[in-house]
Amino acid sequence: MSIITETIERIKLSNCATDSTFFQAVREVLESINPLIEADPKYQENSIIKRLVVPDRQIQFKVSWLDDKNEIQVNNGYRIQFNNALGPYKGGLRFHPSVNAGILKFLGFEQILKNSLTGVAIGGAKGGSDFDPKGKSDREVMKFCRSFMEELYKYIGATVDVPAGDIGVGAREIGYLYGAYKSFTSKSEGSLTGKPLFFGGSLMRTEATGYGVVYFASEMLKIEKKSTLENKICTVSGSGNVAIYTIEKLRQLGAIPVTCSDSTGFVYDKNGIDSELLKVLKFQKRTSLEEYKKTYHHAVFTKIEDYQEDSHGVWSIPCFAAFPCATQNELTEIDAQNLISNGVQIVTEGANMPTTPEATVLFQKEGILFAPAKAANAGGVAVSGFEMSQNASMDTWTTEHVDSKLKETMRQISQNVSQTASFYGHDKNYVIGANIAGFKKVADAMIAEGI
Ligand code: NDP
Ligand code: 2IT
Repeated sequence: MSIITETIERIKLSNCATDSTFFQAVREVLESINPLIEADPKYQENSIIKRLVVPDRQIQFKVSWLDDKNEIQVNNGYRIQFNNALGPYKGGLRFHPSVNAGILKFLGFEQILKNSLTGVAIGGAKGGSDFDPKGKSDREVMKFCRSFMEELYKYIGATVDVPAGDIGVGAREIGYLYGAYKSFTSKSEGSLTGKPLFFGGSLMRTEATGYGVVYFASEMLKIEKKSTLENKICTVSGSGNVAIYTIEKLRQLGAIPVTCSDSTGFVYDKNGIDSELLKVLKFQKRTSLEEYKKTYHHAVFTKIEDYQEDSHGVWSIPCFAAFPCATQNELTEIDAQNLISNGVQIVTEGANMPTTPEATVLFQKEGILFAPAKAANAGGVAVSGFEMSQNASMDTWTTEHVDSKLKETMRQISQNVSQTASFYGHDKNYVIGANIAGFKKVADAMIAEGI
């Protein structure tokens, strides 16, 4: 591809893409909170909805860096500071070629309500870049992170805005970003979470999102008086941070997670996916899942190009519980139909907005338990909040302490969401419960602080 075509394609992706995911997220929330808006006129009197859907600040910047051949590379950098009514802006950074302002607005908007549900005093934000860490050397990733932070450091800080990881941003990237923050500001403070332990990172932050997802599913099954996950076949998509620790916790609880996926295809292992092998393949070797078969010859790897039309491989496998943990809109209506006809009982979103609106409606119509991301994957940002507490008090909590607080947080969120849904006349509708409960707290704070 010529540099001109490549540049045009990149500009199209980062500037001309519609904000469709943002509209999708906003629409779902606004349609859900109607019972609350009708019950209490104060939200309309204070124009809360109009105020909530516009980010406080949208920062976009150029990131120039030198690759290993000493050639100049340029990417777009973003930070969308959406709402700080409940505390400092908080939310991850995503490094992926598909990143544009629209996707980050959807993620930032969702983050406001998710963070509200955690009970920790944090607002909502998201950021990232169209930089692709895939195929880059450690040194290139380090140079990119330094250039990215050379601009971002001006807008963040322990009490202002505290970024963390998301797709393409894990321990390595956070380490480099934190090192760069320190060198630009001379400040050692909790300006990022998910830090390596020696920089004040929290034990259990790495595991928190995935473990929290499984704790949430277990609580939901308990509330709805269904059987536990023990001995149940589960399907998981993705093979990154969230998917790996979802699989690990499922296995600890005696469930059998039989799938995982990446951008090249999916693995089916009837004996249960080996999460330790995934850590080696994805965190150390950074390679395709196809390599899983080199260790487990009985496992089946299906390439993405061999998926049946309109069907995302993983969801064709029969299961009791499904955990979409890769990316937005990865579980479509046809996937939902497949899952339902194969007897799925519960769908728990590990990724942000992985289920399309049509698929969500179908699950709800068929009475399948459906746990929306902003409730089910809130464990990651909750433990980020615990990391901020530890940094502020220069304290270190034990694994047991963080894990028991995480478990309790997920229990409280599930109770809050379920009770809110029932209170507003939508028993078992966790989408409505999560949106109303999350919205109400932020909206009340916005009214209290005035304009
Ligand atoms: P990772 O980068 O660790 O893993 C992402 C996984 O999803 C990889 O397996 C990747 O495949 C796959 N993937 C990403 N984009 C695509 C795509 N467009 N098509 C197909 N596969 C894709 O990210 P995380 O595990 O951290 O994040 C996964 C999801 O969870 C995201 O929606 C994120 O927003 C959400 N989330 C993350 C939290 C966290 O703490 N990290 C907290 C809450 C939510 P490949 O390996 O081939 O790139
Ligand atoms: O989507 C998310 O909640 C995250 N990527 C984690 C955010 C955080 O600040 O820990």
